[in-house]
Amino acid sequence: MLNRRRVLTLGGLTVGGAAAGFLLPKGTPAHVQPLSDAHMGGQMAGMDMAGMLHHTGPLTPETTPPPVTPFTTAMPVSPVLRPAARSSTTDFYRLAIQPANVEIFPGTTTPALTYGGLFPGPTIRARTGRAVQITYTNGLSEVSNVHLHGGHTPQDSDGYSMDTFAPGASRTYRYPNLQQGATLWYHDHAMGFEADHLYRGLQGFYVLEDDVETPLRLPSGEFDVPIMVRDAHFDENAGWVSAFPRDTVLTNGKIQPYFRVAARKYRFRLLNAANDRLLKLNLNGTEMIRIGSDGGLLPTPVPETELSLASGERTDFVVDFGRFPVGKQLVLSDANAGPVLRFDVVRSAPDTSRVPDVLRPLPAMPPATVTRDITMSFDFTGATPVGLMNGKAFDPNRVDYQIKRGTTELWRIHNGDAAPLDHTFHVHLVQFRVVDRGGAPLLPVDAGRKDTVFVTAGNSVAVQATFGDYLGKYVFHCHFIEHSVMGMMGQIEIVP
Ligand SMILES: [Cu+2]
Repeated sequence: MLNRRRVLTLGGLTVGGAAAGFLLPKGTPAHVQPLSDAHMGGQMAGMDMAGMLHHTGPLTPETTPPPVTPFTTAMPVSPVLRPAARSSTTDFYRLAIQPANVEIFPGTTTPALTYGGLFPGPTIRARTGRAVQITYTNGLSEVSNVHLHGGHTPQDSDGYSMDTFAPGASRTYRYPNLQQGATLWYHDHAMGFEADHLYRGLQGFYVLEDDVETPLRLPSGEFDVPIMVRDAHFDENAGWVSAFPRDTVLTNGKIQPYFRVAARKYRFRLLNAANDRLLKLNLNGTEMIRIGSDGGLLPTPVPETELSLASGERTDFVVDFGRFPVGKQLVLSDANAGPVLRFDVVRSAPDTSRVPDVLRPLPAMPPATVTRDITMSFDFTGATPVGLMNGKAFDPNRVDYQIKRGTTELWRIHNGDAAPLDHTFHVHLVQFRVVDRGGAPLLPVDAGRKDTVFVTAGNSVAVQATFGDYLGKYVFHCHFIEHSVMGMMGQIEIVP
């Protein structure tokens, strides 16, 4: 079992070290006390919320998980959830939020929090213009809610942090799907519980498909594969340990799995679902052709040999395994964590798919009529660090910005912390465009429609968005979830 006293001791050192100028190496675990706000979930007390530092260096682990032989488990692809009913306009689903034992380590089980008993949750496949309605039943012993990350969603279906439902209760979310095709995901967002709930498994794909994509003839069907990459730390009994380092990488819920592919093109929908990690993935130097970002297809394909994405971000990319003979093996590796997935080319196959030179042009952006500056930072002056947006910890009773419906705004987002405290900024309701990165060239991952953007320590990013349609309160926050839970969150209110 986890040695609580040792974690606490190390945590004190880490917080002190961070406050004194981030002297401790990356990867040092921390124990951080919860904010004492009455609105925060009581479950936070006793949680090991690090996330203060990116953990890239080796550290003597508190616990040692069971050994796993690499590439001996097949990577599962989460099943597509079947509608309980269909009408002329809407697909109706039911999904239980429930504890379940899942097999992460071969031959043993891990008690997880799941959607429908699965980790990752079942994939919901929706079509632009056709509504989806999902009724969730909360089978946990704690409040829950569900946020559709990247969704353009009415306020009462957003999974707003304070809008939770009790154990035993049900809640129906309705998604109009009036946005272009994109790789979205759904996850818990219940105030104070979200870090723990995501960490223990409440996350799944929501793939929105679009008739506009059909004539492009991108790889589809069984050759369109969602891949969720995240990290965790486990004890010797394969139980979750929330302390850092989270040195075990899970790919669709398995440790270093293999995936058998045909010698042809595949479209992968890659999600970084880690609570707090920057992924830098390479495929033995093989070209990965980026075709999509958080909010859908890019204007043109972008060949890359490294895919970099922070927590919450998505990248759609195509790999042409037709360039390789049957028998070839390629390993997807993270620059810090090492191998995460092996592709085995096991058969030849016909391939009529393609990657056209033009994918989907981006519409012109209306000029911004409002400019705001938002600084993300930590306050280390107290006994425990507090996450801040513009110097203030999240207060559900405070609206940070009122925005008139339909307004286009430029947000200059600043990371007010010193290295290694990177942040990743996410706002609900809209897709934005990254328009500036402190005068430096934009990163490849900044292209296209975005809802989450990486902001490195001490640097700034400007994004532009039009706040259309829906009224009400939505949050913006750091998507390193532990930072958000510590207060690094604010809210907007869209008004008529
Ligand atoms: Cu952050």
